Amino acid sequence: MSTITEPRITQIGKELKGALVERIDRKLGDLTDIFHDKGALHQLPPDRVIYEVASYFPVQHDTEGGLFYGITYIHPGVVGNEYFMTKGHFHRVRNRGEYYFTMEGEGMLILMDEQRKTWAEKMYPGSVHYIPGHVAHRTANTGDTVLSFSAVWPSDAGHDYATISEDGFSKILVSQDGIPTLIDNR
Ligand code: M6P
Ligand code: ZN
Repeated sequence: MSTITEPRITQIGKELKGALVERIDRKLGDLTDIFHDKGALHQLPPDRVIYEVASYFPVQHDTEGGLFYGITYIHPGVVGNEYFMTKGHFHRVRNRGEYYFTMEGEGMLILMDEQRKTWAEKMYPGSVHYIPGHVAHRTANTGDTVLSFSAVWPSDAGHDYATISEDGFSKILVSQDGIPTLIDNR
């Protein structure tokens, strides 16, 4: 028997291919708690896809020592003046970190520590982002084209969405005269 095999997944450009790749999409109707302008939100169709994620989970969730890989594709657009963005999460196991690598488009990685201090890093093709443990993370598409980035995170990190769903980030990213700006979330 040959000991040389094909890889289990491949990435051609920004497309992840392989039988074990799992895909989900997040529609506006799944994201009603994250956008602040509820009036603008209800003007848009709830089945509008805001972002898609293709992931490879080579080990069981919660396995210590494993790594997961995923690509997120955020469509361009706004709800009111707030850019289309991901739900955002802390890791359930708080000290777990993550890497992001931008492939195409323009965006912002919004970060918040456990003291609720919020800041952001610009994302553009080639940008590499290290997200330390204990830091919540969300990505927003600030451009006119799809924002695609890959991510690597520990298989036992988990996602804590509830904390963000309840309290949000302390700042929101809005377009002010076309410029992405972080303003207080009140
Ligand atoms: C990246 C990773 C994933 C995450 C995805 C979408 O690919 O961080 O773990 O699921 O972005 O982000 P969210 O889960 O916050 O919607
Ligand atoms: Zn994460």
